[in-house]
Amino acid sequence: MDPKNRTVLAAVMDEQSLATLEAVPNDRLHAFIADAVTLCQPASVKVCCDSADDRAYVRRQAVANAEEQALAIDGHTVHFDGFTSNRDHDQGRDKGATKYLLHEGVSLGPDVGATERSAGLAEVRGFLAGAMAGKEMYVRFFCLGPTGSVFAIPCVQCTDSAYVAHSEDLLYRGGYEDLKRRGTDGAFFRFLHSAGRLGDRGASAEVANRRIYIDVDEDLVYSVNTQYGGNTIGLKKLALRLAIRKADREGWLAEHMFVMGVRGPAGRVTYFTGAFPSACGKTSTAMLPGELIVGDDIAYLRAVDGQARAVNVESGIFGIIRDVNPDDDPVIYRLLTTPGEVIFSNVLIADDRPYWLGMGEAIPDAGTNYAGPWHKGMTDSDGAEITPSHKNARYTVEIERLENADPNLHTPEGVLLRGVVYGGRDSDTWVPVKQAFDWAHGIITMGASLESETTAATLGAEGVRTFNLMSNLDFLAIGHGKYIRNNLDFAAKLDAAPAVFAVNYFLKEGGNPAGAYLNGMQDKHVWIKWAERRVHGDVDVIEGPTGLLPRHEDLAPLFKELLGKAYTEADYVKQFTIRVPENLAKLDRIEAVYRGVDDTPEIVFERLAAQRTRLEALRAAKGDYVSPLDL
Ligand code: SPV
Ligand code: MN
Repeated sequence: MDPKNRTVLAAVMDEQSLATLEAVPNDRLHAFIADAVTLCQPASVKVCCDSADDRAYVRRQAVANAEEQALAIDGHTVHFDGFTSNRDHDQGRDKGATKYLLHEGVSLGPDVGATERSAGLAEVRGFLAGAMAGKEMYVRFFCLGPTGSVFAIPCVQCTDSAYVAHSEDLLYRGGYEDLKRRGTDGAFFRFLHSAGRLGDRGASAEVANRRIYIDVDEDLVYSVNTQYGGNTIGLKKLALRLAIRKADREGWLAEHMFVMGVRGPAGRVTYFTGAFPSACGKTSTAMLPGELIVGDDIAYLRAVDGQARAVNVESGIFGIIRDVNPDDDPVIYRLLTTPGEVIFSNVLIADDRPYWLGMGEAIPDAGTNYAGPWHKGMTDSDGAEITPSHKNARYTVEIERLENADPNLHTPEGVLLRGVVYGGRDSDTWVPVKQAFDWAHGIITMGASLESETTAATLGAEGVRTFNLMSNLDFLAIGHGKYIRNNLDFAAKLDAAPAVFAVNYFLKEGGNPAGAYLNGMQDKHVWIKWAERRVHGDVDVIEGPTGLLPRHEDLAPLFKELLGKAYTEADYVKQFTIRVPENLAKLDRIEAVYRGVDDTPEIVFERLAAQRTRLEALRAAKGDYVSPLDL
């Protein structure tokens, strides 16, 4: 180790930590940690390897320093992120404060926040200066994707939050041994986080100075004055932004997607990925009872020997805990109510038990939640209701503990991908499920045309219809056009492209956003099972103007078998009616988006125009609202 770095590090760490660090023969690593120490001034530094002891140490520290509190069930803890009012809190991803550090004159396109690199560095490093005074800094090593695989990306996290370090233990595969093996060579992603000054309840006190700045030159992300996982857990959305660029350079895809195995007849398992904006049913789809979950949030896709292979970047779940009850999400409900490691965040606690919205039992009238001591009817300084648990409250668990964890979770080659699903929160336009005519049609009219009503997963107003390119827009670190081009080109490397589907779990009566949902929560299981059958050509379709539609006669037996429900033709017609004016209005919006993007591939406009022509022809022949039985 460089003697200068050694001097800095020896002053704040014991011999064991120093030896752990020194055993990784990588000067860039040592320099990064030394810089973090010099900048943030922690009182001490603990360097963790992959050992059970080091993991237990971090878990203990999270409770000892009151970032987490132990709950009644063994292994369960709760963590609270900051909350002043419904307008001012640290309960979701802060898109506004998340910026790429770019050189003068460089832009990543519309909707992608950026700031000039040197000014941004000075700003965020200014907030980090001395931010760990009196605190311990944890150095953690993890691996994105299965270790020892072509997908793997080593990562190093420095944080003064034991909660963040603990969460990462549940969410990622240990990467210390892997990095040690790689020795002097090889790139790795780096993350430096400080929760900043803490208030009475141990929450970040200066959220107005929250910053998440991404230095793409250095594969390094800074995060400060925040604790919410999506802003702080380096390997999650911070790494996704770096991975999208790496994938662009190397010819693969980094996506905001679940990975799951869907069971077909005679023991067949067919793997799907699915891209949905946050809080739109992605996790609950990946966890459907009886199916196999590989991952619920982030996937890497590579073409290997003509096959599309997919891995879960993570090995745990940071899932929304709302409407998780024995009927709607039985698999996760069981895990959340049995002993074993679970971190709950921003739920209601009463008598050391967690309570959340839609849990299927009565919620106590008083307790402690993200706002402090809470009682029923409590309002914030603006008079707005403080819900017992936050709408974006979360749980953190390891996937392996789920009863339907896929045995291929850690397979280095990943799983063979046969289908891709795109879904958004859409009251009035898309049918519940449809299949694209081909890969390009799916990428362009489904993935690249995705819109969704905003949710509590990000700060700001809810329920606003927003364009969200492949549900990856928040993390997009290259231009829209290039990103779409990479997705289109992916199929050219394959012997056979996966089938592409679009789903909509949120269609409402009459398309009225205030109306009732046209589908039950479990109906998604039927759509996914139907898609599995389609991949293998087991069922036929009806050709519509925006894609291939299921037939009632194929859906009804699936409803019966999976949900014990009679699925009437009247329900089918209501749900699968082609809503021509809404689809045309959507095309107007999407075309306008791409007219504002310099590098939109021409094929995007061509395929959108062809969709318009089909819709207009249908309207001329059959009117505005056309039953699938009339197609
Ligand atoms: C999401 O919001 O998409 C999540 C949670 O998966 S996080 O990105 O970590 O906030
Ligand atoms: Mn996500």
